[in-house]
Amino acid sequence: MIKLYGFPVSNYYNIAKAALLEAGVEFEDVRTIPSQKDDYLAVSPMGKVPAMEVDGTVFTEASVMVDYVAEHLGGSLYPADPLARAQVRELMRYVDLYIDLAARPCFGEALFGGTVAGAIKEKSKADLEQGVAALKRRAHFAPYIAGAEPSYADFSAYFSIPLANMVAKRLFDWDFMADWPELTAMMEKLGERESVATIEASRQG
Ligand SMILES: N[C@@H](CCC(=O)N[C@@H](CS)C(=O)NCC(=O)O)C(=O)O
Repeated sequence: MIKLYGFPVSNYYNIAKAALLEAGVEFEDVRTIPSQKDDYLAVSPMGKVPAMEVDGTVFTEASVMVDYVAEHLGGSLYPADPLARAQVRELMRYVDLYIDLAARPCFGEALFGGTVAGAIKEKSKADLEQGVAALKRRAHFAPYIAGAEPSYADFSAYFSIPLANMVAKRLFDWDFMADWPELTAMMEKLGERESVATIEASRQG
């Protein structure tokens, strides 16, 4: 039996969930918020979501879950060609490291009404500018981010980039998605997939 721990606001949880839905496997959705309490740290040592449990074994990190699903559960959205696959993984890493992690230190202020120090905001802005520019250099958008076929990199972009853009809009007066029609077109296309529609419905509910 597979369990997925997380909650619908989490981009990483949604990426892992999309991989499971694409594979068409049954899983139990265990509604969980991040926590530093001992009982959850036993499940997820960093206290983060998502976590995945397969037959009693738990592991974390959304990209590890995506790989597990692709390799063992079917419905892989990785290309068969090793180099094309490396390019998809590279794009996923760029979204995680240089867009999501660049913006994340500012989530407290942009999304949750807190306050973030000016120096942190300055660093986030510079990092995000570099990350967006880097992703633009690597992305193909033909129409999907890695080329003609949808891949897990589209799911990373779909769920993570809008949160970073919200930070950019609210804190830096910079709507980088507005100047990125290829990304918007890809997201519209991805939104037609049943997996994404299911996740969108659960985000509303
Ligand atoms: N690298 C992790 C990142 C997971 C992550 O940052 N999750 C967020 C929710 S989207 C979280 O649990 N944050 C709470 C915390 O950092 O304590 C992954 O790929 O799963």
